[in-house]
Amino acid sequence: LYQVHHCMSVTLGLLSPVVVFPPLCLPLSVLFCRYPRPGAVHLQNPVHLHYDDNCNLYSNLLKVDTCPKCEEGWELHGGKCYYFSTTKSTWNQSRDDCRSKGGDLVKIDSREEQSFLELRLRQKMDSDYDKFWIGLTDSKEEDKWLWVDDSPLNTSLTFWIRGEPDNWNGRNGEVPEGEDCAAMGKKSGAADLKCWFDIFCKKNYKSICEKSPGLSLDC
Ligand SMILES: [Ca+2]
Ligand SMILES: [Ca+2]
Ligand SMILES: [Ca+2]
Repeated sequence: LYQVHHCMSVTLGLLSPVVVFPPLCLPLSVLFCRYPRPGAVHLQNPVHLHYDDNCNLYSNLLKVDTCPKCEEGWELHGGKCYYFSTTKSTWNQSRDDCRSKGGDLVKIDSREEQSFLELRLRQKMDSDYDKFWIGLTDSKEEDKWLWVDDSPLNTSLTFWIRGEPDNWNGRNGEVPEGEDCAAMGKKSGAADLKCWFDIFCKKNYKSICEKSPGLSLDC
């Protein structure tokens, strides 16, 4: 068995029996190689592949252990992959960079996820000014905060610094649109994990990308 990107010369004809893709399972990332390759398992027809309820992949001949795996440079945590950029750019550019890597700016779905990120940023930040973009913006409609998947911010799961978001528009009102993008991080550690703030989207910051892991047979 090989991961598909390691094994392009596969024959789908070999997989003619039913292959089930439960919607909650990750896409099938293993195929059978047509030609002998080191480490590959070669099975006779007919080969049946299916996922069980826990997204374990089975064939009729053996159970295939799979586990989530992140690409190099990404960190696996809580079933997701995270990428902490080392270059600084605007919120929009940072989002484009995450998407070009197959992810998006991070969406924080739980206190546990915020806790993980808050701790990692303490280690990653060069100084307390070295903040990171997250996937939260109110640029479409003022004070209506949306995550990058267009879901509204759950008001019972926010980690704003006290006094934020304040939509500051400059000392003399020179930025009329105000602050519409969210960033986070506190080098010395945030009280009660509260380290989000709104800031001008054109500011250059590092960023946190998130995406789902791939399946690996190398567990
Ligand atoms: Ca998330
Ligand atoms: Ca705003
Ligand atoms: Ca602010």
